[in-house]
Amino acid sequence: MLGHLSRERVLPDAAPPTGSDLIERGRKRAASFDIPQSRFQRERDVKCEAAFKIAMAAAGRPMFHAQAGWRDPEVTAANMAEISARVREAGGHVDRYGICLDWSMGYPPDARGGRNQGTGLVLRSDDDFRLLAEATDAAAHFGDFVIGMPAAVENTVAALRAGSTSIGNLGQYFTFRLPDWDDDALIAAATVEAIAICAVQPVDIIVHSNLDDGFAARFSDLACTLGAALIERYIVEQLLGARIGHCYGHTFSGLKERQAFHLALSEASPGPGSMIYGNTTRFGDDDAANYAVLASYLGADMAALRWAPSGHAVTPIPVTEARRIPSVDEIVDAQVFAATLAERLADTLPPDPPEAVRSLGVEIALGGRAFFDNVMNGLGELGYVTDDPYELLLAIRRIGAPALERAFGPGRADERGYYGRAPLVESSVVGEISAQAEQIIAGLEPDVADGIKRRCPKVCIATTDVHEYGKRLVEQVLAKLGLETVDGGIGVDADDLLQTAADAGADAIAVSTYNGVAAAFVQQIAGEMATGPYRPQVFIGGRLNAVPDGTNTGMPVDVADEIGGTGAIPCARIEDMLAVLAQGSGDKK
Ligand code: B12
Repeated sequence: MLGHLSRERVLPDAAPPTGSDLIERGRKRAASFDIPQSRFQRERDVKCEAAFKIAMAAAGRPMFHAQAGWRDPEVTAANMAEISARVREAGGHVDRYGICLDWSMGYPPDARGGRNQGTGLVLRSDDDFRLLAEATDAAAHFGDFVIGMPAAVENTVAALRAGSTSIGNLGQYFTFRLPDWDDDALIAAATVEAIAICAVQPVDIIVHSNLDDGFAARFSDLACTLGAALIERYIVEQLLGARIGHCYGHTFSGLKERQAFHLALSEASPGPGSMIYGNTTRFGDDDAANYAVLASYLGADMAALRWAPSGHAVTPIPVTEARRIPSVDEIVDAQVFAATLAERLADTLPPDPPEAVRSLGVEIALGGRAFFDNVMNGLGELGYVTDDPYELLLAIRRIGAPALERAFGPGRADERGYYGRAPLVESSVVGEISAQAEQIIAGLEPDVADGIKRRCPKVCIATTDVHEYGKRLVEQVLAKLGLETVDGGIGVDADDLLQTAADAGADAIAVSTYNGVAAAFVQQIAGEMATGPYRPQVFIGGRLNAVPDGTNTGMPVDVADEIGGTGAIPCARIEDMLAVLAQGSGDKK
C-alpha cells in the first residue's frame, strides 16, 4: 500500500555518500578554523548562547528576540545598534537578533551571481558576518538560509567564525526550494556536513529549526508537527551528536493550542529552544487589532514559559509586519511593548497551566510520539537505513509533509481531512483559511459568482516561494465556485509553471508570491509566452513588492505598475481576480 514511498522509488540516486563520510568531512573542516568570542559572549560573560539561556531560564528572567535583516550589512548593523540602545533606554533589553539573510545567500558563493534577490540581507564576506555579530551585545542568531541550503557548509563556517552560537534553519531544509536549484541530494549532504561541524565545536552550538518554516506550516495536525520535532531531534542529537533548539509560533494562532504545544515540545525536546516566534499569521491591516494579537500571544507565551522554562526567547513582532518588512521605529515599539507587558504581568501569571491546556499538551505529546514511531518503523519496513542521517534527511524531504501525514499521521483515516486523516489536534491555519474562503464567497457580488460559474475557466495555481496559504485560499475559493483547478506547485520556476498550465490547457495562471520577486517572475512568464502560441491570463497576488537596486534603506517598494506593464494582472485581493475571470479569459490555443 505504501509502495510509492519505497526506498527504490524515493532514493534511486547512484552512489550516494553515507552519513559517516559526511560526518568525517565535517570534522575535518571544523579542525581547520577556530571560533572567537563575539561581543555577546564577552559582554554577557558567557561561553555561548545555550549557557546564557539555561542561566536565564533558571532565574525566571524572560528573554527577547528581535528580527533584523535589511539588504545592506552596514545598514543592518547600524539599525541593530540603534534598536538595542533605544530599547535599553526604555527599560527593555534585546537578547538576540534573528538575522534574516536573503534567499540568494542559500546558493553556494560561486553560484550567487545573476540570481534574483528577495527582500533580505546579502553578506559578501566573512567580515560582513562578523560586523553583525559585533554590532550589539545581543546574540547573533544566523537563523535563515544557512543550514538546510546548498551553501550550508560555507554559511555555517562563516557564522561560527563570526562567533555566532545559534545557527539555523533545519526547518527550511524540509520545505524551501531555491529557484532553479533541483539538486536536493547536495542540499542534504551539505546539511549533514554543516551539523557535523557544529557538533564538534568547543562550546554548545544550537542547531536551530523553525518548525513553521518546515512541516508545521504544512501539516494539518499539530501532533505531526511535534512528531517532526522528535525526528529532527533524533537526527541532530542522536545521529549527529549536536544540540537542537526548536522554534515555533507563526501559525500557532489558537492560544490554548500554542501553550499546549509548548508543554509538549519542552518535554520532547528539552532544548534550550531558540525563540517562540510571533503569531504573524494573525496580523492584518488593522493595527489596533494587531496590538491585541501581539498582547495575547506574548502573554500566552510568557505564561507558558513560566510553566515550562525552556530557554526560548519571546518574539515581539511589529504590528506592521503583515504589510512589509518593519522599520527601526516599529521594531523598537514592539520591543518596548513586550518589555512593559512582561513587567506588568510578572506577578499575575498563573503558576500552573489550566487543566484544558495540560491535557491538550498530553494529547499532542502522545500523538507526536505515535507519529515518530510510525515514521521510523514505516521507513524501516520500506527499506530505508534509518540510522543514516543523510539517507533519512533526503528521504523525508522527498516524501514531503502531505505524504508523511497521509501515511503515518496518528489521526484516523478520513477522506474529508486535509491529507486523508482527521487531525488529532487541528493546526489553526486549516480553520483560518477555510473561514477566509467562506467569507470571500459570501461577500461576492452575485453577477461575479454567476459570470465565473457560466464561463467556468480552468485555473493553474502556483507559488514562487515557500508561502503557500495564498495558493490554498485561491484554490479553496475557486473550488467552492465549482471551478477545476490545476496544481502548478510550490516554489516553482516560471518556465515549469507555464509548461504545467499549457499541458493542462488552463485558461489562466494564478501566482501567489511573497518574497520580492513578483515583477521578475511575471517578466519571465511574459518572456516564455512570447516564444509560443499559449497565452493564458496571468494573475499575481500576495506581496507585490521588491527592494530596488541601490537602495540604502533596504525597504521594499510596490511593483504593481511594473507587473501591469508585462501584461499580467496584479491583484490586491482575490476578488480582483474573480471580477476579471467573470468577464472572460485568455487565448489558450
Ligand atoms: C505565514 C508566513 C510565512 C510562513 C509560510 C508558511 C507557508 N507554508 O505558507 C513561513 C514561516 C514559512 C514564512 C517564511 C518566510 N517569510 Co513569510 N510570512 C508569512 C506571513 C505571516 C503570512 C503570509 C500568508 O500566507 N498570509 C495568508 C494569506 C492567505 O493572506 P494574505 O497574504 O493577506 O493574502 C491575501 C491577498 O494577498 C490575496 N492573495 C494572496 N496570494 C494571491 C494570489 C492571487 C493570484 C490572488 C488573486 C490573490 C492572492 O489573498 C489573500 C486574501 O485576499 C507574512 C506576514 C503577514 N502577516 O502577512 C510573512 C511575509 C510574507 N514573509 C516574509 C518573508 C521575508 C519571509 C522569509 C523570506 C523570511 C526568511 N528570511 O526566512 C521566508 C520565505 C523564504 C522563501 N524562500 O520564500 C515577508 C515578505 C516581505 C515582503 N515581500 O515585503 C512577510 C510580509 C513578513 C514581513 N513583514 O517581513 N513566512
